[in-house]
Amino acid sequence: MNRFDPAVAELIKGRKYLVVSHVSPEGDAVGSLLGMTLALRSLGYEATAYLEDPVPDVFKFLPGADTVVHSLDGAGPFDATFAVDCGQKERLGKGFVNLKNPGRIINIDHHATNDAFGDVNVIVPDASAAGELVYDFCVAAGVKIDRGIAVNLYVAIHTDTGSFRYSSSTPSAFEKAGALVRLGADPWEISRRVYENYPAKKYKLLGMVLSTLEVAEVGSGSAVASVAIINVTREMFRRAGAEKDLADGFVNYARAIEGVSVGVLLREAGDFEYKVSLRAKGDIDVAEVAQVFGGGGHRNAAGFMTKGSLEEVKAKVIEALKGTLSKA
Ligand SMILES: [Mn+2]
Repeated sequence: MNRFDPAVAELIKGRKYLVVSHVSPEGDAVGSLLGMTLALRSLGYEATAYLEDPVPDVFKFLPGADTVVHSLDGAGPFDATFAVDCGQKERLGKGFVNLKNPGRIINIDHHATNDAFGDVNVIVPDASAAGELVYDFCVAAGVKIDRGIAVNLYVAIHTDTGSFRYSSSTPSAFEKAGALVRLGADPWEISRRVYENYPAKKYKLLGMVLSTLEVAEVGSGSAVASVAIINVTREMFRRAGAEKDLADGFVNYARAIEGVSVGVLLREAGDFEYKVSLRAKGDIDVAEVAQVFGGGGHRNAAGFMTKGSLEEVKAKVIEALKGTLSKA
C-alpha cells in the first residue's frame, strides 16, 4: 500500500480533471501545479490548471505556464480536483470555492497546518515541497517524467528549500532533485531564470523597504529573541512602479541579520490591513504565531493577514512572539 494509492485510484473513475493551488503562488505552488497538470495530460486526461492570481513573471518560463487559467466561470464539471501545496480550501481562491462541480477533492500537501479539506488527503509534513509529493504521485501513477514535468518539480523543490539551504533539504529532496536533473531539468538555466532575472524596480523597492529596518529585543530573562521588522507600503510600490509580488522574499533579508531569530515583513494590503510574513531561524515556531491570527505555514516560514495601523500590527506581532517564546 502506497500513500498515493487513493489519489491514483481517482484516475480510474474519470477523464477530466482540475488542478489548483494557492493564491499568491510561489515556486512550489506553480511548479507542483504545472507538474501535476502535465503529468495528468501525459496520461491522456484532460487537465485544467487554475490559479486565482497571475503566474509571477519569473515563473512564466515554466513548461505549461501559458495554459494556466484564472477564471472558472462556466468550467466543469470535473471528475476530480487535485489541490497541491495548499493548507486550506479558502486559500485556493474565490473562483474555486464558488465552483459548483469540482468533483472529489484530492488534497496533496506538505503544510503541517493543513486542515484536511479534501475527500482524499495526502498530507506529508516531512516533504520539503509539494513538488516532492507530485513526484511521488507520478511514480505511483506510472507517469513517465519528461523534461517539462522535471523542470516544474525541480523548481518547486529548489524554491521551497531556499535553494537547498533550509532544514527541509532532506536526503529525499536532494535525491529527487538529482533524478529531475537527470530527466532534463538544467540547474544553471533554471537558476538564471529564477534568481538572476529581477527587474531593476525590485531593487528600487528593496532599497525603500530596507530603510524601514528595526531590530527589537522581544521577551525577557532566558526567553529573549531578536526580531528584525521591515515593512512595505502601497506608496513604496507606487514609487518603484512595482507589482506586489516583487516584494516576495524580502522577509529573508530581515532574518539573515546576525543574531536575529525572527524576520518579519509587514506588507500593506489595504487601508489598515497588512499581510504579515514571518521567517524564523532557531527554535521559534512561527507557524504557531501565524495561527494565533488565523494564518498558517511551516515552523520556519508562516504568514497571516491582519487589520490595524502599522504600529498596531507591529505591536500585535511582537506580543504574539512573546507568547510563543514564553512557551518554548
Ligand atoms: Mn510548498
